[in-house]
This record gives sequence, structure tokens and C-alpha cells, in this order.
Amino acid sequence: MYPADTIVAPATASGLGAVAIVRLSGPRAFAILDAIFRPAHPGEFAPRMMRLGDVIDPATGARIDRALAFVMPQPASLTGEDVAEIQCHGGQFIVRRIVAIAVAAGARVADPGEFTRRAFLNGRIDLAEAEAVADLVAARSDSALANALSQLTGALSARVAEMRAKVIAIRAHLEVEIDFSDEDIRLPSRREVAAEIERLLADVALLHDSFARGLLIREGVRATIIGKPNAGKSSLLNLLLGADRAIVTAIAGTTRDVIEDSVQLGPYALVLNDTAGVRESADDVERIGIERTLRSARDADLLIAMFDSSRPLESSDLDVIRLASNRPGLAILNKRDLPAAISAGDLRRHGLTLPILPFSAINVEEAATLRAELTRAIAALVAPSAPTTGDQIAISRERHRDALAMALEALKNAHSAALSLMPPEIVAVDIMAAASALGAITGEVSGEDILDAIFRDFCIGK
Ligand SMILES: Nc1nc2c(ncn2[C@@H]2O[C@H](COP(=O)(O)OP(=O)(O)OP(=O)(O)O)[C@@H](O)[C@H]2O)c(=O)[nH]1
Ligand SMILES: [Mg+2]
Repeated sequence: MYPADTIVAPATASGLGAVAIVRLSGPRAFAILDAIFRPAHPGEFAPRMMRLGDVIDPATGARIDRALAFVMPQPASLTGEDVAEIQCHGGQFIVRRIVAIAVAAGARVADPGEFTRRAFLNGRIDLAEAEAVADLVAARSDSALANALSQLTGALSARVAEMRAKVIAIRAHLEVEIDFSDEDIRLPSRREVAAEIERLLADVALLHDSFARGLLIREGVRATIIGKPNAGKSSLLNLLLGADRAIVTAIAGTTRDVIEDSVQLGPYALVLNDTAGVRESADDVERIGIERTLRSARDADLLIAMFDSSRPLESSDLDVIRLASNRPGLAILNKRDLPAAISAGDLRRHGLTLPILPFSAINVEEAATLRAELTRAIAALVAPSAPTTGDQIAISRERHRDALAMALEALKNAHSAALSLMPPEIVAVDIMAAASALGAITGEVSGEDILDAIFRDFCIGK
């Protein structure tokens, strides 16, 4: 266990704000609050009831701020310990002073993530829920928020617990076989056990495979705009951002470097990269730019391939078609306001497989169509691969993916052991390995090192 001392930290971000919160947790939280907070009105603190008063420095009696304070007694508190919070005015000097007098009164400044870690150690939340706290705070889109929130409120934990319960049930069947194999009772046949394991394998695999889309939801989808010089890539970026982010000129080769910015599309965060036009170039700067284009295109989750409909196809267009082959994305047949030199059919004939949107990047009114098409492309990428009956939760942490991979491995071993009529004890070993791999996700089994790694990513005060 951790040392039962009392910790203090600002719970709000540094910077100026109307209000800041200083939080105390531990056995001396209430005693320290009593020492540094003088209520304006007589009476006692009742749980979760705000009181007005003055924060004072007990050493000098000096008033530091007029503030509100409340207490949450253990065990039904944030951390499972006695918790006190002071809502003071949101100046950094005030916050630092209050933390300093709390320390002088016996508290210790909390380590990053220490409040959440204590909540975990006291059984207030499990490990997957604790991790979701960090994801929720870091969320940059509605989809990331929804996924983190459902994990925070236990959806992932419930799914994992359900799978673990099935593993334990299989283990119980094996126990029967171990204990009663000499007696004349009906035992579940090995085929039945193998079939049970198979169903479970499918469940675990589904959750394991949700990692790819969970990561896209959490981090945002990365899209790279590629096309020959002058196709209208930077115009498209600016249109999507609703701002003059990239330089647009009639000179081919205007953009030299990768320009990155983010935009919200429906519930998703899209990270857009505008790039240097793809072509053979003798210019050193442009060549380096084009190398960056290729790198960005390779790393992108989604490609936006742009073609200029007012000019005949060139070898650089064919390069773009090649870059886009077998990749998710959208093709834009731009400049449809000008007389057409090529059609969507021409692009198809040269092997383009992406959906094609005839477009004009200089027409603001077409932006809505583009947004809708891109949102559809992202949704296709982020949607669950198999239709699920339950919630559509997606894991987004490598730790969870690795634990599920271990569970899969163990279940596969158990499956083949069951079918090859190995002794039940041998099957049971693999089954229990699957159970503990699943348990690691919610923290049924976890070492200090794992906890250190998880809570290191938190900021102080969380
Ligand atoms: N008529 C018309 N002109 C367009 C359209 N889209 C872009 N342009 C013009 O085409 C020229 C090139 O546009 P950019 O957005 O700079 O093209 P780019 O692909 O970024 O070009 P590079 O950075 O050089 O690779 C500019 O003069 C734009 O105003 C369009 O839909 N219709
Ligand atoms: Mg450009």
C-alpha cells in the first residue's frame, strides 16, 4: 500500500481563471482544512456542503483569500479517503500560497495522478476507469469524449468482467472433469468445452481488434491531401478550415512544406496535412518538399487525392492514383467550374478506386458537401468491423490491446489442448492464464511498475 499521508495539489490548470480548486486527500485532510480555513459563519462542516470563509496562514494569521470549502468524508469520496476542497480565486499566486500553507500544516504535494491512483488503490475505480479519466481530459472530439466517458463509467470494465466470468465458468467445467473423472456422472464433453472457448475467442478478438479504430477516435484521423501542383490542395485546406491557413497562388509549386491543422467533422477530429504538389522537380527545396509529401501520405489514415479537371491527365496524376491505390480516402475532381479536360471515367480507367467527388474549391457553398463526404469516409474507417449487438466500445490503449492479445493466445492454446484431449489440468492452466490477462485490464492483478507507468501520464492534481 501507499504511505497514508495527506496530499495536496491544485486540481485546476495553471493560468488565470475565475476560480481555482485546491484539493486535499488523506487522514489529516480535515485537520489541515481546519487549520487554514476560517468559516465566515459558526457551525460544522457537513459532507459535501459548501461553506464560505477565509483562507488564512496559521503562522501569521494573515488572510490569503475569501473562498468556498467543502469536505467529502471517506469512504464515499473521490479517493476513498477524507477529501477537502477549497475553491479560491483563480490566480496562480493565490493557489501557490494555499498549497504552501497546506504543506506547512502537514500535507505533502501530490505526485502526478496520485489522487486517481489512491482512488484505484481504495477500490473506488478500477484501472481501466482510471485510464479513462486521462483519456476524457485529453479528448478533442465528441467521439473521443463519448468513448472515454463510456469507459470511465465502466462499459469496458463490464465487458471485460463478462468475458472473464465466462473464462471462469469454463474453468469450473474443467474442475468437474478433474474431480469426478472416475465417477459415473455426465461430464461436459470436450467438444462442448472447445465450442465454449471458441465463442469466447470471437468476443475477445472483437474487442482486441477495436484498437485500430479506438486509436483513431482518441487521436483523431490523419488525412493527407495529395495531388499535382496547382490542383487546388491548399484551397481545399483553407476551405475546410474556414481560414487562409496556406498560401494559394496560380504558381505551380507554391506549397513547399507540409502544413498541418485540425478541424472537427461531425463527431470526429480530423488532422489535415496539406502538401507540396507531386511532380518531378529539379529544385532542391521542392524535391525535399515532395519527399515530405510522400512520407505524410504513407503515414496518413486517409488520403484526399486531388485532380484538376481543367487539365489533361499527366504522369504526376498517375503517380497520385498509384499512391492512393488500396488506401481509404476520397478523390476530389477539382475546378469543375472550368471547362472539363478530364472526367471521373478517365480517372477510373487509370485505376483510381476511391470515391470521386466533382468539386470546386473556390466555391464556399460546396464546403458542406465536402464535409459530409469526408465525415462518411471517416465513419467508414472508425465504424466497428462487425455489427455488434451491444455497445460499440473501442479500446484505445496499448496496454489493453496487449492484455487482450495475451488472453487470445492463452484461449487458442486452451482450445487446441481441449480438442487434443489433453488432461483437464493442462487446459485449465491456459484458461487461468486467459483469466489473469483479462484481469490485468481492470487491475485485478497489477504490479507497482504497471501503476507507475499508468499514473506517470497524469498531471498533478488528477
Ligand atoms: N477555377 C478554379 N480555380 C481553382 C479551384 N481551386 C483552386 N483554384 C485555383 O488554382 C490555383 C492553385 O490553387 P492552390 O490551392 O494553391 O493549389 P495547390 O494544389 O495547393 O498547388 P501547389 O501548392 O502549388 O501544389 C489558385 O489560383 C487557386 O485559386 C477551383 O475549384 N476552380
Ligand atoms: Mg499548395
